[in-house]
Amino acid sequence: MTSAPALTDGFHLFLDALKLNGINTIYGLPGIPITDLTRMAQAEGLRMISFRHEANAGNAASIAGFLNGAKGVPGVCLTVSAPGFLNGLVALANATTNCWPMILISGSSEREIVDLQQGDYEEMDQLAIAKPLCKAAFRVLHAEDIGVGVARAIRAAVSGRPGGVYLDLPAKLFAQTMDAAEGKNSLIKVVDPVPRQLPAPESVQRDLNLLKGAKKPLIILGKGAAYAQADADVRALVEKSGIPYLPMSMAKGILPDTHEQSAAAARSFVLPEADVVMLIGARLNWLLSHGKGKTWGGKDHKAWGGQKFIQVDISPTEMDSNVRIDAPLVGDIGSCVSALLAGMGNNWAKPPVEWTGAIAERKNKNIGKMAETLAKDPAPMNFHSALNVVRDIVKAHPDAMLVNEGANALDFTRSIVDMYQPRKRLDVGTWGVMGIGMGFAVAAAVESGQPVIAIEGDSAFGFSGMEVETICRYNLPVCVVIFNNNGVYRGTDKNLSGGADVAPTVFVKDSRYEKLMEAFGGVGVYAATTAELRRGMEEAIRSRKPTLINAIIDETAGTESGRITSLNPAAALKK
Ligand code: FYN
Ligand code: ADP
Repeated sequence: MTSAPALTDGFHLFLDALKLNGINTIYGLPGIPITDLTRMAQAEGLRMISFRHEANAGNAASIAGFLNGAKGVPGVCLTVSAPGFLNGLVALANATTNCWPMILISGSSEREIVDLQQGDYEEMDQLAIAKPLCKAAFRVLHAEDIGVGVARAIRAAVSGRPGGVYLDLPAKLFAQTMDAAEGKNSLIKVVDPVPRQLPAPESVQRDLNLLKGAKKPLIILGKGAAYAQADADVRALVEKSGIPYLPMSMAKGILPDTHEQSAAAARSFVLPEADVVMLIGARLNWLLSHGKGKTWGGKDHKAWGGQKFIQVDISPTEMDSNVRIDAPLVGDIGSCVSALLAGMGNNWAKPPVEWTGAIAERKNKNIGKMAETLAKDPAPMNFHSALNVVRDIVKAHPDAMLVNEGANALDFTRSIVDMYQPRKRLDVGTWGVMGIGMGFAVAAAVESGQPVIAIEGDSAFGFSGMEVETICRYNLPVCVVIFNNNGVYRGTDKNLSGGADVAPTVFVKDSRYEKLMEAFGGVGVYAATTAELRRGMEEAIRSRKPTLINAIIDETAGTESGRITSLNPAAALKK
């Protein structure tokens, strides 16, 4: 008697395909049709992190992609169909905008019914909807194609300019069976998922020639440089060239912010003054005022300031997107930077001291002014005094991950809290999106194993606050600090109609956010003084217990939209 051949099914083929490619963690939320998949994932040894809302699972996956993408591992988010898929889609679009590799995998309803629009449970043509919002989108209909589907999704996410990928898995796929040996054979371990892309030697030479002639050179490091994990070479390039550098927000820490070549504290001086600017993994988008206008010394808001630009980027079509790029260097940052280093030789002349000296003077003045402000300890706390505590704690724990969102809470943290290591600062990114906080905090803890400090505006926290339960459930070493000033931007706005409702930007006064964490067994701290805040944070880091500190900030302290007030349209008519 011959025994029946061993079978496998869609569920297991899919999980085996992930594991084969080094994907060991799934961020998601169970429900029809993927509930069993989440159980089996756990059974098969994957880490299944279940959230309370798909938006937060999606954000977690996207930042996992930022942290691991250069090693060929994208972040993975798993959701149910239609509404769950749509909830995850904001994060997928955000990941794509930020150039982070993430795969959103959603279960979907019966194709026959969806395509004839006959009204299935959670009916939606998810593939069509995802397509314009991500880098690539695929659907797998047959178990034997799962290997190819997962391989294509991984390659699309992590190769070239990284981005978001959608993978549609209809419910019927999971129960399909096939011969186990054939199934195993159908899986693909992706070879060289992040192939090096070497720059052309003549482009390297063009860059070096331009850089050599510069009197006032400047390097701008963007989050692409952090993403690439070419930390030692990027640092060597900055140090060997002697060129001052500006880190974009998530590039802080590639070199320690205390580095003598950092020009961060002289930002508004160096941008208009520089004559040659080398962008490494940074785009000339709104965060850099599109490379023109008054920020760059142009005479009006659209005028070119006269700088020459070198741009190092993996995407050739990024060049000239806003202003002329005189010396494009297309390739992966690791390869480009090492080619530049090799081409510089051993006698590279440092920039003129008139330039570096002028920056140092400006920078030291600003740092001195900042030190005076930080030394004050007013009651109630303001952003500066509270962040002075955070600054000390991060300095003492440079391994800790820092998550940051808000308006004022974001902008002040960026300029006050120095970072010492690469990829430790995770924030609102290219869109300036609110709601990333708890999703990022969960993934930062899971992926790094390090303590996480999340500095949250009280408004920003609200978008993902329920995930404090997730933080407690997985017992993650996350310390959430809410900068509570009673509202969006601040807590003092008035209802312009004089009616009984509070103004649209105002929250319940004196909210006790710390009790949210206590509700799930974590530690809640009410901190009205810097001493209480310091004690709370130190204890959170020491104990590694989920902690939420409600830091009471002067409700008059914030400004509208933080440092991007100018983006608010002003009324032309005064009523
Ligand atoms: C920076 N600065 C410092 C230091 N670091 N002073 C002293 N010490 C230190 N260490 C100075 C710096 O020179 C600037 O002053 C100022 O602090 C701010 O620096 P920053 O943050 O680098 O520069 P700026 O102008 O805010 O940068 C523009 C930006 C940034 C667009 C890149 O604002 C940004 O990333 N914004 C994101 C905003 C966002 O997404 N918000 C969420 C939505 S909120 P000066 O040189 O004097 O200018 C919805 O409402
Ligand atoms: P920031 O907001 O910090 O200025 P951006 O997100 O605007 O940074 O820019 C990141 C850039 O880095 C993108 O243009 C992207 O194509 C590029 N990039 C990402 N990863 C790599 C890589 N490994 N090599 C080269 N360029 C990269």
